[in-house]
Amino acid sequence: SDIPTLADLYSSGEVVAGDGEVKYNHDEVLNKRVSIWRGDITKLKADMIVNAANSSLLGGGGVDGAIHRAAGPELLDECKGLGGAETGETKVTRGYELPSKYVAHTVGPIYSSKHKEKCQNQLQSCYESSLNLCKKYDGGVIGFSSISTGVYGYPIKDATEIAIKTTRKFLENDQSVTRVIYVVFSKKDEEVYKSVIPNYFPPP
Ligand code: AR6
Repeated sequence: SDIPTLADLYSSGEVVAGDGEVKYNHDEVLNKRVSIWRGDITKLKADMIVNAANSSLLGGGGVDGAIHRAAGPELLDECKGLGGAETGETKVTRGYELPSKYVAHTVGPIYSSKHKEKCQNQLQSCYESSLNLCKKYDGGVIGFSSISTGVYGYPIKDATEIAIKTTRKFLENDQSVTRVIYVVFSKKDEEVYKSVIPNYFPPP
């Protein structure tokens, strides 16, 4: 099959923080728990992947569209029963035809520089609520798409800071989430994540 298992990801060298060649962090526990992977999140085999949804939770374009196509129509059927979600809120479904067991559908903010602080709080809430739901659904490996940074227009650098900072805080107080994988789609986004991670997972 063309679906990469986690073992494949580690050995391919595409994981740049964590078990890959580049080590960013002197904190052994956290170091083994954070990775970047550039690829299609619908191919990732994790316990939970995080979808950048909209408040209807009924699908859309971007990563949301890709996840619904790959999961098959049963995903939409389950989503119809969720009753939508507020910005910053997250709801979980099964993964159906996806390699991952669960999908956390989180609603990121539509970015507005006039309401920067509100957007920051809402995006932080997306990451916090997703991580808490992963813990609730028995933890393991969670793969995040880069919430709000596509059509919702959140500046990638600012969004990445929030993603990593919120993860660091969560992992310090949790043992159930064994690995957080930031799934990036573009080379540029990968560079941003690589530059921000050492700020929160500092090298020795
Ligand atoms: N795997 C991983 N990342 C992806 C994939 C993929 N298959 N496809 C796109 N990305 P976006 P948003 C990246 O626009 O900004 C939808 O219509 C993409 O390059 O998907 O939160 C929803 O229904 C970008 O880095 O989400 C909402 O209406 C990131 O995923 C709205 O878009 C997020 O981009 C949500 O907008």
